This record gives sequence, C-alpha cells and structure tokens, in this order.
Amino acid sequence: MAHSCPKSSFIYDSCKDPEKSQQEFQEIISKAPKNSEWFAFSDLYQYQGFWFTPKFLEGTILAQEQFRHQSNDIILCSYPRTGTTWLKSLSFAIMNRNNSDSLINPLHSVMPHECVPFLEVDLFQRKSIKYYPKVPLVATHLPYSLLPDSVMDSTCKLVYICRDPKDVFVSLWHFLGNVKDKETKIDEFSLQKGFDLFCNGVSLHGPYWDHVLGYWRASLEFSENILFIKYEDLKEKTSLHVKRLAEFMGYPFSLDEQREGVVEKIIEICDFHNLRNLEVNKKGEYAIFESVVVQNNKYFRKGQVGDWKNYLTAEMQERLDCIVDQKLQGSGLTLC
Ligand code: PAP
Repeated sequence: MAHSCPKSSFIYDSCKDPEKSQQEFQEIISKAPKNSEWFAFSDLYQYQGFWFTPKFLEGTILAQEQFRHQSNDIILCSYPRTGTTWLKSLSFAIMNRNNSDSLINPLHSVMPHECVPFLEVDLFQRKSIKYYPKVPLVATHLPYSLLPDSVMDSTCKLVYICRDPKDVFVSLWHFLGNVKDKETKIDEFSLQKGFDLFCNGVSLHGPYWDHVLGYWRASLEFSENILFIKYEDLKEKTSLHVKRLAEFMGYPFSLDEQREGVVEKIIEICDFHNLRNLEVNKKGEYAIFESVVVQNNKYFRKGQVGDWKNYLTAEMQERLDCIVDQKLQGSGLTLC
C-alpha cells in the first residue's frame, strides 16, 4: 500500500490567553448587528459580512488568533448542510485506509463529525474531546475570508464542497428544527420565514452565495491548493471525484488498489445508506457545543439531489434561483 497512516499535527491545546480572547469576543459581539428571527441555536450576529451564533463567533476569533497549521494538514471547508459529513467520511477513509487495524472500523463505530474535528468548535472550545484516530484533517464552516492567517499565508490544502442552494436551505430548515438546545426553547419555525431570511442572506454562516463565492474565486486563483467539489457531481460520478479527491489530498490510489477495488470499498463505507444504518448513527448523539446536542441521525436525513421539490413552491424556486444567479453572475460558477 502506498501510504502509512498519517498522524495528526493539529494544535489541540485550549486557549493560551483566555481573558484576552474573551475580551475581544465581548467587544465584537457588543457592537455586531444582531438578528433574533432565525433561531438556530441562538441569535445571530454579523461579523465581517457573515452571520454567526455567539459560540461559533467565539470559536472563530480563537481560531483566527491561535490556529497554527502544519504542512500536511488538509482543511475540509463547507457551508452547513452541503455535504460536510460525507466529505469528512470520504477524506477520513481515504487517509486512513492503510491503518493496520482496519479500514472500516473507525467509521463503523464513530460518527464522522467525531473522526474529523471542526476548527472553530472542537480545536479551541472543547477541553477534553477525544478523536479517534487523529489524522491531519480538520473541517470548518468558516467563510474563506475569515480563515486564520496561518492558513491564508500557507500552502495548506483546502477542499470545499457546495450544493444547490435550494437543497441546502431545505436541509438546514429541517436540521434546525431538530436541534435540542438546553438553553432556549425552540418554537415552530415556518418554512416561509426561514426561506425569507435565507434569501435575505441571514442564515448561519450566510449569506450562502458569499460563502461559496469566496472559495470559488480562491479555487480559481490557487487551483493547486484548493479543490472545489459540488455535492451533485459527487453524487453523479462518485468514483471519479473520490479519485480526484484522493489525488488532491496526496493519497492517490495506486493501480493495485484500483484493481483490488479499494475505491469502491471506500465509496461503499461512506455511502449514505450504509452510514445511516450504523448503530452509532441511528442511536448516538453529537454535541455541537455542550448545550447544543443533535441526534446523529439528523446528519443522515435523505441525502438526495432535488429534495427541495417536495418543499418549495415554483415561486420560491424562482426567487432563490434568481438571487443566486445574480450573485454568481460573471463568476463562471452555477449552482442551480
Ligand atoms: P452539517 O453541516 O450539519 O454537518 P452536512 O453534512 O454538511 O451537515 O449536510 C447534511 C446533508 O448531507 C444532509 O442532506 P439532506 O438533509 O438533504 O438529506 C444529509 O442527508 C447529507 N448526507 C450526509 N451523509 C451523506 C452521505 N454519505 N452521502 C450523501 N449525502 C449525505
């Protein structure tokens, strides 16, 4: 086999100067525009053009100040509900495929979000999280412009996944309705209300189109270091894109591996239905933050392209497509 199992090089230490970072965070949040309509896990605050919950914002500031990447780190970037869990699973399985223990064990018993930590959540906000096994992969929902300087100034490899905004919205709306927050009572949140906010750019880590455009433009400029993938393409030509992903990550499949069916095996392990039917993903829970807990099965809802047709009217479709087309005009990218 071509590679030995890589070791994680991320900094898992908690904040070095917690008081300074806390002060800075409090100052930013006290001045930031606030939106209380999109309940997410709490109110949203606008920072440098994007909307965050306080916890995500705190993690963003900590990560910006303290994250130091190593040369072999690979960062999986995404807007929420665009295929993060799938991308994490595939990248993890690709990188971990020569682990002498077993190719499949970790993803069989550990939720993909616990195989690959989130930069702005897990690396700096959790004191005692355990990831198994640690590999030099980290994920983030941060927009490109808010990535830590140490990433921007480096040749660190980034993979970005995006998805049809209509499916993103429908997936996000379902997801937020299922989050259990110990601190706030979640009332019914209408599809129309969420849709209006999403179209106005007010959503967790939104506006969605700005999030996508940031990575898209960067991927054109730094094509060697940023791989841009569409969820729909990954669905349609999984094998092709998995090979492309492995090659980009620096873990290409050898001819022997291809002959032995390793690519297909990885695809099968990470297949939506396979992951969804695992005990850990059917019954387990994942704490995004200590007070925000989600059942693992909410990360495996339908996994389909075009599910928006079951929820959005023709007017809603036209409205969102029109907004996104306008925002993406001239970029060379289409999402709808
Ligand atoms: P997150 O940002 O909350 O982690 P993320 O993983 O980005 O979510 O996206 C979840 C979506 O990916 C869900 O889409 P749906 O609501 O339209 O069903 C989820 O079902 C889908 N998904 C999760 N795992 C897979 C997979 N292995 N293959 C394809 N789609 C998947």
